[in-house]
Amino acid sequence: KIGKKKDLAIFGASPAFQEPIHVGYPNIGNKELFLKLADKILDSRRFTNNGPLVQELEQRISKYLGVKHCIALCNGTIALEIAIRALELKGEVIVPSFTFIATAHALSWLGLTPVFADIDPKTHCLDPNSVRSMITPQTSGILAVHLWGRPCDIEALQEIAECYNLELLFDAAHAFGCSYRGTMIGNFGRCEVVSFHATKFFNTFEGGAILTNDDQLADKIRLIRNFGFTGYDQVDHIGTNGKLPEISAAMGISNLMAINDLIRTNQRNYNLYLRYLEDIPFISMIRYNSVEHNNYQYIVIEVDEQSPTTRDDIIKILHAENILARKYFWPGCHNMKPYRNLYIDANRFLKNTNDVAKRVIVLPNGYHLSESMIETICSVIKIATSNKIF
Ligand code: T4K
Repeated sequence: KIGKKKDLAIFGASPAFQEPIHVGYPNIGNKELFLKLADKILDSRRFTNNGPLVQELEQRISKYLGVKHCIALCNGTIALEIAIRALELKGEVIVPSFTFIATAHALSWLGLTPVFADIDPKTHCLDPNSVRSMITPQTSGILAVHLWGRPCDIEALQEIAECYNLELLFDAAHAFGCSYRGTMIGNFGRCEVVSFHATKFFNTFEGGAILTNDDQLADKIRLIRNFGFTGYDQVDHIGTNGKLPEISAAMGISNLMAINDLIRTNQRNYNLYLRYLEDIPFISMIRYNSVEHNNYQYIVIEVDEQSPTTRDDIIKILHAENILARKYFWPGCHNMKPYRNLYIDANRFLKNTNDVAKRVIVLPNGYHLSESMIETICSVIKIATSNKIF
């Protein structure tokens, strides 16, 4: 039990957990089914190149999300690159800086300039007013991120895109299984990109997909995914290798069969965190709109500026206990080396990004957590913030 400052590992007590507790501990949905499918893959010698399990996974995901096309890909970053390429974006694309670096990298990798717009400090998603102020004659699109699975202000972004004739697409890496006004994410903009990385609540080891209701765009993406091949000896488009292997599709199908359980577990943990963190001063937890579908994967807390212990010191205290909380997405893409010189006045243009990035801690979630583990994690946070620790 951790009840006092002297109980903390950072002051010499033994850590609360013997083994590290991770933020992105992978889910395994239906293990039995996965092993059965793995066996089938080995026996059939069909390992990749749009095999039957990839096709089955795509169909199941399309049905689950109510979207016409799901094109499975080898990871979320390549999926972003292929979407950007398929939409023929050029010049500048507006993105949040408060996101995983892959959102910005996907643009830079293709020779485009990511232009960082600010976020709304309440939602952590792009602020439409900031987006509007960043538009120049070189802007060709908006790549918005549904951060933590909470949808952006899709309607406002759509309006801006239409008004300025820009393409709108979404990095929905966090938002598989979430909805906006009752419609599942995957159905908005020209297309939406999801990640099925091991650390996502729904994983295919590595993987991702582009979701779209646009038939022509879907055809083009399928071409690009497989080197532009239209026949054995015919190539009609410049392409790359974005294919998902069969073993990953097997994992995806096994996880999809268990998706409601995975979400239920996340939600149970989320509610427990809410309960145990509720009365802790200086700490607030982000909320999900209970009217919508959510995957409840991200347990995100914000540390108030007035807290006697800084966010970074709370992280140190948690790590000493083997609770490997993360500072996602500090310090913001604009402060990472490749992008630093793009910004001359970040304090003015990205004030909310800078403020939020200083406040956020992401806590562990997943099926491996019990109520008593969550209680312990929260009790460490309670002591850490209760008085001046250092
Ligand atoms: N857009 C957004 C908004 C994203 O968040 C991401 C990915 C992407 C695009 C790109 O999608 P992908 O190309 O990745 O499909 C992790 C993930 O690698 C990354 O997928 C994810 N976002 C990002 C938020 O987190 P790292 O470098 O922080 O991961 P790492 O290795 O530190 O793992 C996190 C924790 O999970 C560790 O404590 C260890 C634990 N873990 C991890 C793996 C891989 C496990 O327990 N088992 C595992 O197999 O980036």
